[in-house]
Amino acid sequence: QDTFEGVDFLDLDDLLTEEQKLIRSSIRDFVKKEISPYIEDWAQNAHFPYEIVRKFGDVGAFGPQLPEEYGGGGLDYISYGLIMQEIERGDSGMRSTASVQGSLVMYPIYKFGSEEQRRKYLPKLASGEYLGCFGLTEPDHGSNPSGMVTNFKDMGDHYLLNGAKMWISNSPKADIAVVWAKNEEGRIHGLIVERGMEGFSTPETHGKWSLRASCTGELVFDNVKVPKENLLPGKSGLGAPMMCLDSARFGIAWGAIGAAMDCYESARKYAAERIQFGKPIGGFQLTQKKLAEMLTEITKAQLLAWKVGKMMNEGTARTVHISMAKRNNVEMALNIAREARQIHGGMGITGEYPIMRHMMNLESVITYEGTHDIHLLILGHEITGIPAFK
Ligand code: TGC
Ligand code: FAD
Repeated sequence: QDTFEGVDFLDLDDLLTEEQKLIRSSIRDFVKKEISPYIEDWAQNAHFPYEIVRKFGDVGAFGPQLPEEYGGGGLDYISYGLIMQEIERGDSGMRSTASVQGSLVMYPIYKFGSEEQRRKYLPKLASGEYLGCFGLTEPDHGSNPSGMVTNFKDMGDHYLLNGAKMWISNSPKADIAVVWAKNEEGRIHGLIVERGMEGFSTPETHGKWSLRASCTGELVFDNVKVPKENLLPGKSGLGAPMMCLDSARFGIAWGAIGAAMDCYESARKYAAERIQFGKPIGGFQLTQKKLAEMLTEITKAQLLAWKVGKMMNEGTARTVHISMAKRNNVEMALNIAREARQIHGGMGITGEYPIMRHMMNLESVITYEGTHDIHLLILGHEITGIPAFK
């Protein structure tokens, strides 16, 4: 029995298989039980609930799109998207933990790793025994990762890694980091760096007003000796991390719908209950306009995500399609969070309702995995053939 209580104005469930609906229900139930009752406290207290890592492993939230042979779920991309949607209905920071692990740590090890690396790391990452993080962004190279300065030298029997990464989700608690660094020829490679390696530290970033239940930090490499077998041999160049980002950005396009649904549902209920001037505020035209537009935008976003998901399954989705979905759906969710905040009046700023937390979270989501404007430029490049990045 599907217990989903989501927003489905156009009966888009019609587009989903029974298996996809079942997966959505099980994650929905998990989020209701393990995240929603506690998330406000975690966020208010800037607490990352480390025990959620094992629980995500148990429920199959890590690498659901990867083969079962390596601990993945063997599921299709629409199922993966639905899992991200349900988790982000709970909280974007929780979805960050899951999408980094699945798309940015497990995916590159699966796609570019040696068989030995796959067997060594993937089952532990899938079960939540290990937590991973992905180091691409640097203090001076965010939107422009190809300018990175983190580098490694071949020392004969090992590599020597130096540099620093910034704004890294999961880093303070991660057991391993997939780190992107340049070799002596300036070519980008992925390296697996393990906690405990001498010269490797992960200072936490404090004072965030956004994604407060997710832990974020730096990765600092001070002459870290990395064994040669920790280099990902399958692909080099910026294209390698970009392929990981395609998978994670796709998950965010779905995740944002979850946050938007939660805000819409809360606003719809509040509008029915809150009485001003002798009637529910939902009876005023201006409130109805807000709710009608929210429902329309969620429905359009659902169609966009579903179609890109179908293309992912068929192997025809390109970065530009994913950029359009990520960009549109995150902006949609942020606009809905802001409008929902208005509908809740003063109550909208409190932790009694999920709105303000979603709104602040989405300010990160619209920036990470390629900023809103970078995705616009990716689309602009596609339309005109002229790159406007530099
Ligand atoms: P450009 O010249 O376009 O490309 C360089 C090389 O990369 C190849 N490439 C791709 N290959 C496969 N898939 C893709 N999606 C690819 N995109 C690019 C490209 O073909 C080329 O290959 P080659 O062989 O010709 O050298 O690169 P550019 O330097 O001009 O940069 C383009 C730009 C700006 C679009 C790109 O750098 C970009 O997307 N910047 C945004 C950076 C970003 O998204 N960072 C995300 C960091 S991770 C993160 O935020 C995680 S948060 C997770 C969470 O908590 O949930
Ligand atoms: P900048 O690149 O300095 O951009 C600043 C502004 O300039 C933006 O508005 C941008 O759109 C604009 N801009 C930049 N270049 C151009 C241009 N060519 N044309 C027009 N406008 C431009 N990174 C990781 O590697 N791993 C992670 O796990 C990770 N997690 C994160 C978690 C959080 C909470 C946050 C906030 C970030 C995370 N990031 C992570 C980093 C994230 O990907 C970067 O913040 C993002 O790519 C933007 O880089 P920047 O912050 O350096 O901004």
